Formats: sequence, structure tokens, C-alpha cells
Amino acid sequence: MDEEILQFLREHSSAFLSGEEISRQLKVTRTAIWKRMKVLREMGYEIEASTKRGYRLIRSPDLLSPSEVKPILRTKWMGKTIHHFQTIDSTNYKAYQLALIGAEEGEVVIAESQKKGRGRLGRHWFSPSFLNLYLSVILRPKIPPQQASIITLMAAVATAEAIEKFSGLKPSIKWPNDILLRSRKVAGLLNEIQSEMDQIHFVILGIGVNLNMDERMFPKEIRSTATSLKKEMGQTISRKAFLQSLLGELEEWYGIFLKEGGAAILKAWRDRAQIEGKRVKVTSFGETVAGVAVDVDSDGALILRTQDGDEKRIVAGDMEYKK
Ligand code: BT5
Repeated sequence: MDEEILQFLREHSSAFLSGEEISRQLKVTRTAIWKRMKVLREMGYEIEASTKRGYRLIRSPDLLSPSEVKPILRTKWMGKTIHHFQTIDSTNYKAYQLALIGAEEGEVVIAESQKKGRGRLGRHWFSPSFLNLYLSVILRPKIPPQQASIITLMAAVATAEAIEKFSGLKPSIKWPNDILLRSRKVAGLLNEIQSEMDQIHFVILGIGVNLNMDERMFPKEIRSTATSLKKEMGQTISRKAFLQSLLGELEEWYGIFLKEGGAAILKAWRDRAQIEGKRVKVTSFGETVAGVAVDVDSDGALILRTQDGDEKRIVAGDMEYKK
């Protein structure tokens, strides 16, 4: 009902709307409307109320609800359905559940905060309220499961592009799924797939971007390794505007992948990651290997030349740059 009330107020933003009129349109009592207005104010909507004239919307908060986001989206199909939550365990988990019961390609789950935001390997993603972006997109590409890693690379490229176009800063990608600004993590990706032997049912693209966190808001353990766009740009970021940009880039890069294949994505990824020749240390399945990065192959695996000169192919793990 809140969405409907807001829609209504927006359509008549220059005039007052009487409680009676709203209650008639929405077929609920005036007391119910009054109660919802109170909740909307608590959410940050500035609504003027006059006993004689009714209600008028003065200002909206920077919320990521469908009624705030949809009017500004420039995508053709991505984000046309948005599932929005004030708080949730994890947007990836929710999107997975929705995909299992038939949610369509392009449906998006967004939360203002996550109680159990997930990183890879059971790690935690710090997800405080109203500051950042936590979203999961459902995709249903008709590709074999072996190609799924390209989708992860594609999402990393799209996120980096969105950050660059939005801020003018130059983010880099760090294998496998980090987006960095000045060597600090500004965004992380967690992609999960559901598939059978020869076919993907769906991919969940989970993306967390730090937008408006100040340094002191980061927990101590990540304060020296993480950053936010606000911190880097020195100004508050409109989360809505950033979301608009990110969904636009995702739709575009996914389109490039479907049309031109993985090679176009790999090229863009390599340009951003500049991984070749870097001295790195990689931990994978409990084992740590040092060496020089050679490349990332078409399955998204890291190719590493070890100190003995052997080439190793690493499909998953954590990488650190060495000086
Ligand atoms: C990631 O994992 O980087 C994937 C993060 C994906 C988060 C999104 S939010 C929307 C969607 N729904 C979810 O539940 N998840 C996705 P990984 O590479 O494992 O990195 C996790 C590590 O990054 C943690 O162990 C911390 O060291 C660090 N970290 C945690 N929160 C952070 C934050 N907000 N900013 C920067 N670093 C963070």
C-alpha cells in the first residue's frame, strides 16, 4: 500500500490530496492512510499535512524502493521487477529462492541492509542500513555451466564501468571478484549458479558496492583494506543514481556477452585487471602458491607461473599482490 500511496502523491505533487480522496482510491479507511503516512515519514519521506487540504509530498529520501527507482531506470528489461526489502538475511539467498520458483531473467532483489550479507567461502559482507548498495540480479543465460565464470567476469567489468562513469575515478579489478579504488576494495561480487550437467538454470549476480560509508563506519578489521565512493570522491553519493548506472552497465555488458561471446568480456576484463606480470600469492583450497600472474583463461581461471617455472591453473581462491 505504501507504494500506491507514494505513486498517488507523486502524480499530484504540486497539489494537496485529501485523505478522503486517497482512501477512496485505495479502498481503505482514512485512519489506515493516516497510519501509513506516519510510517512513510519515519522512512524519511517529507509529507506535508493540512487538516483542511490533505497531504502533499515535499521530498523523498534516497531509498531504493521500486517507486523511487523505476521512474529513473534507463534499462530495457533489467530491473523491471524489483523486490525491495528494508532488511533481509542476504539478497543472494532471496534471489535464489525466487529463481527456484520461476522468477524471470532481469528480476532484481535489493535490500537497504543485510543481516547475513555473504562473501565467498562463508565469509561475511558488512551491510549496514541505507548507506550502500546490496543487490542480486537473476539471469537465465542459455549457456553450458562451464561458461558461467565468464558471467562473473562480465559483472566485474560492468560494475567497474559503472563506478568509473559515475565518479570519473579509475577502478581496477582484482581476481577473482574484487573491485578496487586506490588498491582498496570498494565492491565485491558473489555469483551463484544453479545448473545441471549441460545447462544453466539460472545465475544470481550478487553485487555489494560501498557508497556512503565513512572511514569510521567500517569495522576495524577492514578499515585499512576497504573504501567507499564517498570516501574517494569526497561527496555523498545518490544511491538511486548509482543503481541506475549499474543496472544500465549490467544490461549492456550482458548484451555484449550474448552477442559477441566471452572474448569481448575477457578483453575488457584484462584491460581493467592488468594482471599480466604481477607478482602474486594465491591461496586455493588451503594451499598457498607464489608466482607471477600470466593471464586469466576463458573459464575465468588464473594462470600462474610458479618460482620453478611451471604454469599452474587456479580455478578459485584468494589472491594478494606482492611488492
Ligand atoms: C565478496 O566476497 O567480495 C563478495 C561480496 C558480495 C556481497 C554482495 S551484497 C549483495 C549480495 N548478497 C549477498 O549476500 N552477497 C552479495 P569475498 O571475496 O569473500 O570477500 C569477503 C571479505 O571482504 C570479508 O571477509 C572482509 O574481509 C571483506 N569485507 C566484508 N565486508 C566488506 C565491505 N562492505 N567492503 C569491503 N570489504 C568487505
